Amino acid sequence: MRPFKQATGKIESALRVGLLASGLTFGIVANTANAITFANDPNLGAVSPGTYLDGTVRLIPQLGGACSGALLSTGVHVITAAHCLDPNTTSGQVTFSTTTGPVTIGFGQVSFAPGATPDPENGADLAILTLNSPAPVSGYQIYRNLTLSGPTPIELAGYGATGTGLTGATQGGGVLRAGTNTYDGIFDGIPGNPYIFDFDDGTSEHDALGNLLDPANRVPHVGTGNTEAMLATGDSGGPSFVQVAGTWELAGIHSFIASPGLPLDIDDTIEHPNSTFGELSADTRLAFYASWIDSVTGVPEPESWALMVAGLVGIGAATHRSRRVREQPQ
Ligand SMILES: [Ca+2]
Ligand SMILES: [Ca+2]
Ligand SMILES: [Ca+2]
Repeated sequence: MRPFKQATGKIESALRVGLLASGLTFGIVANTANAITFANDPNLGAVSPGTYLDGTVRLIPQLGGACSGALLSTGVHVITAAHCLDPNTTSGQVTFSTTTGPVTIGFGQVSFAPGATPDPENGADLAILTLNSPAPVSGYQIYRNLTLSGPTPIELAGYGATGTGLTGATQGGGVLRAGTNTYDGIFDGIPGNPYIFDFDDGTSEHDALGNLLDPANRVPHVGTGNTEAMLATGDSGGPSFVQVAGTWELAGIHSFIASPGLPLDIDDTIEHPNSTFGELSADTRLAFYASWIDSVTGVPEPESWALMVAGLVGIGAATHRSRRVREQPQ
C-alpha cells in the first residue's frame, strides 16, 4: 500500500495561521493544568489504575503548572514535550497513578531532543527525564514504523483539562483520562513531520482533516464516536499509542493544538484554540526520533544489533581468510 503522507498546500496555510496565532495557547499548555476533551461526556475518559496506561505520568516542572509524560521501557526514563520545560530545567517530579495510590518520583537529569525549542512549531518537541529511582509500573516500547497506511487508530492519554466537543476544555486537569482518535497523516510543514489528528463530531462539515488534506491523500474520517478525544492544555507531553499485535506501542507525544477557524471549527477560536469539535492536534512522531531516544536511554537500536552481528561475521571471515593464507604452501 502506498504510504499515507500529509501533503503541503492548503493544510499548511490553514495550520500556519493556527500555529502562529496560538502561540499564547502553547504557553498555557506548558504552564497550566488543563485536559483531554471528549465528544459528549467529560467524565467518560477517566482511567482507573491497573492498566497499561499506568505508565502515563503527571509532570510538575520546576516552573509550576503541569504537563503529562510517558514512561519508557527502561523504567527510569520519562519522555515528555520539550515545551513543558524551561530550557534550564535540570530537576523536577513526576507522579504515577498506581493501584496503591499516587507515587511521586524525582528526576535529576533532562535531555532535550536535538533542535528542540520552547516553541512546538520548530518540531523536535521532546525531552527525556531520567528518574532518580525506578518506576513502580511498566513502561512503553516505541512504535518505530515511520509510515502510516491510512487513518491509523490511536488511544491517547493525559492529565490535562476536560470538557466536551461542544464546549471545549472547561474543567481543570489532574485526572488521567484516555480516549480514541485516528492519526490522519503527518504534517510536512514542521521538522520531524508530527502526526496530526482532528476532533470529529461525526459530520463531514467538521471533519477538519477530511477537508483540509491534499485531495490526493484525503481520506474522510468522521471520528470514533463517543470515545473520540482531543488534547487540551495540560495534556502536553502525554502519549498516544498504536496497537501492534495486541500491545500498545508509544507512537506520539502530545505537542500542540490548532484551530482551522470557521466553518470547520464549530466556534470562531482560530487565535485561541479551545479543544472543540473541528480543531486539530499534533503529536511528535517518535519513530522519527528513535535513534536519539535510544542514545539517551542506552537501548541499542535494532540497526546497531544488525551492525554488531555483521561485524562478528566480518571478523570470522577475516580470520578464516588469514588462516587460509597462512596455510598456503610456500
Ligand atoms: Ca478524528
Ligand atoms: Ca476527521
Ligand atoms: Ca474551537
